[in-house]
Amino acid sequence: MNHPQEILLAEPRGFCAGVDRAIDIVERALAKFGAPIYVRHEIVHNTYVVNDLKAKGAIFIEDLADVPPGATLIFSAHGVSKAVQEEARARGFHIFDATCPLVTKVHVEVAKLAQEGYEFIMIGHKGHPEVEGTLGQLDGGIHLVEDVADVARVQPAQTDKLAVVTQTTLSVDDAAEITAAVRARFPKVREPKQQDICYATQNRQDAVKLLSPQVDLLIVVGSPTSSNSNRLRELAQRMGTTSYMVDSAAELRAEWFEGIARVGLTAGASAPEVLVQQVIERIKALGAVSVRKLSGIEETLKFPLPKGLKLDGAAQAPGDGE
Ligand code: 0CG
Ligand code: SF4
Repeated sequence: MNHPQEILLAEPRGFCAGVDRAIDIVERALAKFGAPIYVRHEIVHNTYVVNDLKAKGAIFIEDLADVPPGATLIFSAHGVSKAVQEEARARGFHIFDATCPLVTKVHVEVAKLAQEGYEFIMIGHKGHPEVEGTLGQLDGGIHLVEDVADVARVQPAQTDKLAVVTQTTLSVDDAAEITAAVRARFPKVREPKQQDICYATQNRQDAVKLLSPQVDLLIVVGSPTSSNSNRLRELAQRMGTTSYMVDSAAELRAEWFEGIARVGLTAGASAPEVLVQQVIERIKALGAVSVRKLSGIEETLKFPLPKGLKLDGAAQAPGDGE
């Protein structure tokens, strides 16, 4: 057999509550205030989502100096440092914060423990905007470690009040290993009651763990900049399943499917379902005859929108609380 027979769909996959909310914030700001709406950094790390919002009048910038006075500015789902928050306020923009509430939770924890005199070890990927935002909650005192080797090198000023925090989209297994190394070196370290890795990251990785052994190939829909999407591809690969990440169906290559019977398919938390459906169509065109959805955790979490972005009266979407 030289073409795929069956597609197995991971569950859950794709959009999480924080991504849903962030995109909704941009769309509602466009509807309410009109274009252009400025967004600091890609609202979520997905090419399709960003291009779609650009077409609707969003302008994505990295530097606040590129935003004209009086403009409406939205912070991306990944969060921002205190310095960015303060600069935006000082420049007088009309600000909406699309930071995922689960990222804000980490920021709040850092601020609270810092008040109590804690220093931090943060597990995360250097240069990622969420990491920059979390590091930037304090003027100093957060030490970034990317791997176990970094844990051996880190030099906190004291070890009595040391707490560990993490990026929300890490490999659950890597984070556990690095946290264990932190604990071994600093036995008094304080760990979060509930891990900082978010439910969406955990659930999508769990689904890949279930799916990988059942397929010959795993396709992950996600953009190269998306941390959580990259982790899904990496996880399958570590489990011995060949895996590719694609930004769109156009990136699929026919030769990947030669001699493959079962293809697994999942999507990162920032990848829209429309892309998954396009990937399914393309794999069907290569010969797949059936699609089977695996069972998995049903996600029902929904985050409220910021005040000032509820649409008025009849235009209000069903389910809007306020
Ligand atoms: O996974 P990361 O943090 O890179 O972000 P992405 O935009 O891909 O997904 C969720 C969020 C925020
Ligand atoms: Fe929030 Fe997690 Fe989604 Fe990031 S991946 S936006 S932390 S729910």
